[in-house]
Amino acid sequence: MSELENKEASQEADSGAWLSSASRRSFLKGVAGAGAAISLMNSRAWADGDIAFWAKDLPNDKLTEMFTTIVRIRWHERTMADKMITDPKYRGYNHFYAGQEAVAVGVCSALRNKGPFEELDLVYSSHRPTGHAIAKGVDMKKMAAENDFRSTGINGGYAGEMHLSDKSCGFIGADGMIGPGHVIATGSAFAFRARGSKQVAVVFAGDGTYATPHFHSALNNAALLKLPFIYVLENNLYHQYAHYSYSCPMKDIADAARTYRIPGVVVDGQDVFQVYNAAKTAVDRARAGEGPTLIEAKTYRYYNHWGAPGAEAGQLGAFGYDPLAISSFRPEREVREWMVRDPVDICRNILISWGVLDGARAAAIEAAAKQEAIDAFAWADQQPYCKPEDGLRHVFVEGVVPARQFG
Ligand SMILES: Cc1ncc(C[n+]2csc(CCOP(=O)(O)OP(=O)(O)O)c2C)c(N)n1
Ligand SMILES: [Mg+2]
Repeated sequence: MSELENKEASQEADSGAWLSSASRRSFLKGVAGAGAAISLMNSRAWADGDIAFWAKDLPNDKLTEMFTTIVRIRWHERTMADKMITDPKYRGYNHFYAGQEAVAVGVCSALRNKGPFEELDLVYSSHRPTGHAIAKGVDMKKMAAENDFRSTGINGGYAGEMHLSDKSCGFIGADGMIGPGHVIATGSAFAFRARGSKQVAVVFAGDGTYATPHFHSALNNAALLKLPFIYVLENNLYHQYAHYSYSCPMKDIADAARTYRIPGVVVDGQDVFQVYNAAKTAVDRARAGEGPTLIEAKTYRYYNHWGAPGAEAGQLGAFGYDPLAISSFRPEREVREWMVRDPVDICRNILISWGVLDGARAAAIEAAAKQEAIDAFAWADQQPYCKPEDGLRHVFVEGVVPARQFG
């Protein structure tokens, strides 16, 4: 079977899986059939060379760094989940990203993450920010302290998970509100264009955002103004406890890009190199002044929507019942099926097949990542908490503010 036939066969299989999920809403079946046809067209676009295979040309140290970042995120998530389960004194919380690591790493590897602020590409993240933050360059120790509201955390312990930000690497931040950040990100992209800088604004969002006005407003304005903007939609099938077929009439949300006459690309979000290829193409297009791109990464989260219900210490993922959900919202078999196509394994296997890593080196990188996460949480545990009396600091400007004139 050729690469193209392989892709088409697997896309057909995927379409079948989607149809069976959608059977709970039978009226969507006809739409799903159209979705499957569109999906095949997408695979042809790949074969036509719409997406160059950039990743193959990356130097070995960059490829190794991508694997390292994937396992650093993975062990951050696993260590934190274990801590939430085993340490009753721990106050931190998280929307876990494990399972989706290849999306954050594939995208951020195509961005400028170091240098003066005026040259950095900016990432606007979501309520599920830890993977995006690590991939963009946020310090893991300071983030662990922040998540537990320690005063030496990256935002002084005021932000926690939901308002985490780090200007030094262009991580503009997590956002607990679903939607508004997309529109603010297009505002940054507009500023880049107005200033003539070559920066790019990226927003990470979930499948749940399709049904918000912000998704459409951001893409419409970015398309009309040809802004250097990339919308990375991580389709992990569920928003909280509802399958995305309940709020979106299409199999591929990327098809929405057609409405705005911009590229809409579907990628395998478990394969970091596919994600990188799509991101690099989108970044080049944005820097060249050609406008925005919508990238839909098909992916899956291994833990439940929030926290670690259903998870067991030392075990990756959550299989149990989530008491916050009205009913068990996803079958255990589905979780296990997705875990077979694990982003860590896929990245490691590709790099071994390209001769970039061998098994022993990959294992050593992973052991170091695990140790880094353990050390980060142990350090955070020793840090002082914020004081309640400091609660209003950083909210209002203190003292006299000199008048400023703009323009
Ligand atoms: C404006 C707004 N409405 C509702 C919520 C509650 N909420 C938090 S996460 C979430 C679902 C998000 O799903 P998705 O976009 O698919 O992201 P995922 O959690 O799957 O990463 C909702 C509805 C919110 N945070 N903000
Ligand atoms: Mg989702």
